[in-house]
Parts: sequence; C-alpha cells; structure tokens
Amino acid sequence: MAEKSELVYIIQPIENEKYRILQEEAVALIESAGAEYAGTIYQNIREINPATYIGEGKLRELRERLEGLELTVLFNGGLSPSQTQNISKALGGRKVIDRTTLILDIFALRAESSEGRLQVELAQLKYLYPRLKGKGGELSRLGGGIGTRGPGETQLETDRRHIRTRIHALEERLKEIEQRRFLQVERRKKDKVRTIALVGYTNTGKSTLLNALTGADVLTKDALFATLDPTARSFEIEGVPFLLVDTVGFLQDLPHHLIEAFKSTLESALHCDLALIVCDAAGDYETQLNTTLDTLREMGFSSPYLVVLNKCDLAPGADAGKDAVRISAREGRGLEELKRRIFAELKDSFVCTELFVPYSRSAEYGKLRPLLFEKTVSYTDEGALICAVIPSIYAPQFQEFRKI
Ligand SMILES: Nc1nc2c(ncn2[C@@H]2O[C@H](COP(=O)(O)OP(=O)(O)OP(=O)(O)O)[C@@H](O)[C@H]2O)c(=O)[nH]1
Ligand SMILES: [Mg+2]
Repeated sequence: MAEKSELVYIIQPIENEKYRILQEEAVALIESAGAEYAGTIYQNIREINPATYIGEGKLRELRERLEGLELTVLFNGGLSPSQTQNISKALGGRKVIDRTTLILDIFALRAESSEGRLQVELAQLKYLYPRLKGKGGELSRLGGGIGTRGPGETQLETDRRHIRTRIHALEERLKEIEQRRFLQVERRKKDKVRTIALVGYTNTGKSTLLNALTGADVLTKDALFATLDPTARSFEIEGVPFLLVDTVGFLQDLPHHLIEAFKSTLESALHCDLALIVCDAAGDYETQLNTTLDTLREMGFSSPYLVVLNKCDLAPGADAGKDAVRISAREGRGLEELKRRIFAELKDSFVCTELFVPYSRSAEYGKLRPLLFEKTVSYTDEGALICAVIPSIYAPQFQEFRKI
C-alpha cells in the first residue's frame, strides 16, 4: 500500500482542449493510488522540448515553488526514460512519474486474482524494460511509482536479462490461461444463455449496475479501476436467463501494454451477444463513450451495444441521444426500461416455447436437453410438458416436440 502521506504535484501540459478532463482524471488517479493531490502547474506546449518536454523556465519555476516540500511530481502524459530523468534532475532529484506509471501502479494495487497479477506485472515490466538500459543505480527510482509497488525493488535491481526471461515466462503463462479461456468462450458461444457485457469508462457504475440487476454483491467504490477481474452473474428478464459480465474500466490514454495485457480478460466482453456501454451522466459522457468504443474496436469488438447513461440522479438534464437508456443504478431507476431494451435487442436470438415430450421419446429429448433452458416442467399421463427457452440456432432441432 502507498503511504497515505505521499503528496503528488501535477505537471499538466496544455496541448489541446482535453487538458481539463485529463487534469481531473489525474487527481482521481492520484487518490485512487492512495496518495494525496497537492496542486497543479499548467504548461502551454507550443513546441515539445525533446529533453524535458516542457520548457526550462517552467521547470525552474516549479523547482522554486516546490522548494523544501516533500512531493512526488506527476507528469500527466507520457515521458521517455530520458525525459523522466532530465525533469527529475531539473527539479533537484525529485521523484518524477508519468501517467502510465501511475495507472500501472493502481492496477498493481488492485490486482487480486493470480491472472490479474500476472497481467499487471507483465505490463509493468514491459513498460520498464526499455527504461532500464544501463541505468544501474537509478533503476529503483525510475521504476518506482507511487509507494514503489509493482515488480518491486528486488526485481527492478536485477539485470535486464532476468527481466527479459521473466517477461517471456509471464507471456507463456498468460498464453496458456488465454487458450483455456478461448475454449470457454467458444463453448459459451454455443451456450444456451446469451451473454451481456458491462463495459465503459472506469467509475461509471458498471459494478453497481451488475449488483442492481442480478442482486450480486460485487465491490463498488468511488475510485478508478475498482474492478480488474471479470465477474459474471446470471439474471432473468421475463423468465429468460442471461449472463451479465462485469469488466475492467477504461480511461483516456490507457497504457498500450496494459490493454494488451488485459486483452484476454476482456475476451468475454469482446464476444458478447450485447454490450452495455455504461457512461456517467455527471461526467463527460461523450468522451467516455468514444474512448470505450475506440478501445474495444481496437481489440476487435463488433457486437451490438446499448448506451446506458448512468447516475442520472446527479444530472437529470444529461442527454446522450434518444437511443441511450437513462438510469440510476444506485437508486434503481430506469432498470425496467433497460431490461425491456435488452430483451428487445436479444429477442431474436431465442424462442420461448412449449414442448411436449412423450415418455417414449424421453431418451431422445435427453440428448437435446443441454441445448435449452427449461423454465417449468409438468407431467401428464402421456409425457412431460415443458416451458422452454431455446436459442434460435437450435430451435429446428426441437421442432417435433413443439406445441406452438
Ligand atoms: N449518484 C450515483 N452514484 C452512483 C450510481 N451508480 C454508481 N454510483 C457510484 O459511483 C461509484 C463507482 O461505482 P462502481 O460501480 O464501482 O463503478 P465501476 O464502473 O464498476 O468502476 P470500476 O470498477 O472502477 O471501473 C461508486 O461510488 C458508486 O456508488 C448512480 O446511479 N448514482
Ligand atoms: Mg467496477
């Protein structure tokens, strides 16, 4: 855990109009890492200084401003290893981290499952690797984020060859896990239950919605990246079962290595029958939606989706277009409408029907049974009467048993 007392000061480059959102996100990231936000210095970037990114004058000003204060400096963008070092030097040897390091740090803090930990470690090592070139004694300072979590001091101090070996081992291990998951996904595709994925920006209320729809008790938290591991729960709409999958959240400029590392865990979302893209009505929902869609599409997502505008209790006037479903997951508002929309989107993928299975054909039916979902079963003198939900692709196989 990071020490509570670690204070972080932000350098915020102003390159385009996005900078305010990026600055607000950086504050939330700092707090999510268990550190405290100390202040921001803004810098208009007309020309990137290759050595220090921002100008020397600004760095001098910052050095004076921070004189005598124990602070870590967050550069809210991506820095090359030498830029990190140069800025650190210009600020009197202060610890300097960039946005990627901070995000990786939070992921390291949150990772709970063994796969999650492997994925984060891989992303961290891949990010660190090019930064370790002959840096000798400076490794741990360069490598450490807030509270120097992650691969840890010992690993950072080992040489690059060990890191390369470790990266290779992690990749192999993750590939195995991925292969296993791929088989599961393949199996699920043919499964009788349609899968709905909750995707979207971090902290928009995906886990809260999962809980509201399924009665689950998944951790929800006012913090970025509270959920890392996918969680699945089933629920029913009009007696039809669905599987709802919660996933890791997105953010602007998510480190590429991190997306790569988490690709396999997002597999369930990529191959879902329907995605619910959850946005925060009280935030910049357009950016959230675009970031989410861009990131997903980069990974090969092409499923149908519904835009869900959550937290409408906080921003009743928010409007994300007529197709967006407006809800408040926390207050349970709009959920009936959401279910109606989900059902409408997926209704062509299954058939609700009644079957009659004469006792003489029980064995034959028994073989087909894994393909459908039985809602109710009752028995007559001649056979069984079954109310069932059948995936449309399997419906023809049940034709002879169908009553309606
Ligand atoms: N006011 C309000 N707050 C909400 C609503 N839904 C969720 N929240 C709050 O928003 C915060 C984030 O909720 P989560 O469900 O953890 O969000 P998430 O999308 O799962 O976040 P990550 O797992 O970090 O990606 C929590 O403090 C929730 O209580 C809502 O409808 N209204
Ligand atoms: Mg969550």
